[in-house]
Amino acid sequence: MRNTIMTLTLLAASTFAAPAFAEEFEIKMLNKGENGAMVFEPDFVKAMPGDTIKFVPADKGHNVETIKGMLPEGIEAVKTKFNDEYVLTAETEGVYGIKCSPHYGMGMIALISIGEPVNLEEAKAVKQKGKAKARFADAFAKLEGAVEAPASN
Ligand SMILES: [Cu+2]
Repeated sequence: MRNTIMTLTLLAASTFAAPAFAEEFEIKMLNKGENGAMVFEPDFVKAMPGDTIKFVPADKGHNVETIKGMLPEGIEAVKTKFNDEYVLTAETEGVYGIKCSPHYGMGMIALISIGEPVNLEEAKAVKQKGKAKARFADAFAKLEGAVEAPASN
């Protein structure tokens, strides 16, 4: 009896220890979200190497495509099929620009920052079109706010 209780306690401890090392973020693909029609929600995620970012096709008709010029060096472009879930395992530091292929012009974009945003200037220099322009401006402002915020706590 005593052994059984011991084992259960150890199992519980290891289960709860995992999230401290790797966080899992979830981004929903939506026809309508808090910021309007056709969105990734949230559209900005600040993660650390080792974290995972899961793109969930909550609504149909969306996909995940990396944007040219908005990837850290050495990272291969991605373009998923419609309605597929996609998990980005954050290993390489930098910013990742994501769009939904058919709804990019409607502003369906997301910005992921992993660790140090080493390619920030290159990513910001990429010309954006339609509503994607304003939504990227917002996302970059969030990123720069997060980077420059003093760690006073
Ligand atoms: Cu879409």
